[in-house]
Amino acid sequence: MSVRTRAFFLMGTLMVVGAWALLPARSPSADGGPAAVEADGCPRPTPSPTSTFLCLFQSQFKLPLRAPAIVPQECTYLTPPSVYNEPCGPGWTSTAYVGQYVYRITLTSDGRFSARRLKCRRPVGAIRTLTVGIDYGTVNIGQVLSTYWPLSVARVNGSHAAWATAQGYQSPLVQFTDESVVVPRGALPARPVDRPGVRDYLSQQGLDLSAFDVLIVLDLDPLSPAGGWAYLGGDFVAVGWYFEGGAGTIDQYRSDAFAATAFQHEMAHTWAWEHEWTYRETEARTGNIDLFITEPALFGWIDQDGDSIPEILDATPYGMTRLFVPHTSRGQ
Ligand SMILES: [Ca+2]
Ligand SMILES: [Zn+2]
Repeated sequence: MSVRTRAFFLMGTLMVVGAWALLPARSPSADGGPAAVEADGCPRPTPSPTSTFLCLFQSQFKLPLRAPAIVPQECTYLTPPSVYNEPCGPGWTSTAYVGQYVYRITLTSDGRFSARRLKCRRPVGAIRTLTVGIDYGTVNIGQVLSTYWPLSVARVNGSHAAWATAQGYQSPLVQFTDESVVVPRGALPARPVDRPGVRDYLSQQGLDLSAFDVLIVLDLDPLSPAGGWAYLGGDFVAVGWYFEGGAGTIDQYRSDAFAATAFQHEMAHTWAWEHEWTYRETEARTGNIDLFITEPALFGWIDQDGDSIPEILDATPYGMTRLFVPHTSRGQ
């Protein structure tokens, strides 16, 4: 098992859920415990779960979808965040990015489901990131940000571009434009590095944070190994030191690994990706958990309703006949 793979599993335990991200939806089920589909008046899934999902999207969210993204998985977890050694059974995950929310329903083949509406950033477009390297004086963070990191970001962008080309798209769906800054550890409050502390400091230094969509903090202290974490649906990503043998410098390989953590795993959490969206299955199927941290269809990156427009760009996504704005989105 590679260092990077271990790191991903470590990170899986450290996700922070922003309190504002989870809003109650209709009972039964949503955000609460799993429920049986019959309780919502929906049919049990046959070998094809489509009609069950269409019914659940309507009953849970009033979303008149006709073509949601549905991905099968061997291990279906109904109560995220879960631990992977929980019992699980076959089922499906379905998502729909509509406005500033992703609507997620998980369904087991024996007819139980959970539903969540999660406020999120949308996985599309030019995403402006500011990478903040915390300087502990023990690793070459300045050199990394001036030399290796830009190449790491370019490789991430190259992966998105190559995938888009393979799909026949004219341009990539996601590209990152990154700037970076080094911040001495001593300039920050003594508490663990966190969003308010970093933002306050940068603002005091005169940085216009409105120029960036997501802050990426490279909090790389070999004396205090950690994983990465992000606010679910939020605008803050942190990456800790996770290589064995603490000391040493960061080379291109390690820079690429930290970039994968930041721009693929943790960034996906800003899109409200939960680990339970076909994680292990995707890894096994594609051999690539860097770009495809989950199935591309679940990020809206693949057309579902036959108009050749990926749903994340589609003005009438998932087969809706008009852009449908649920009442719950008012005032956002
Ligand atoms: Ca479409
Ligand atoms: Zn995670």
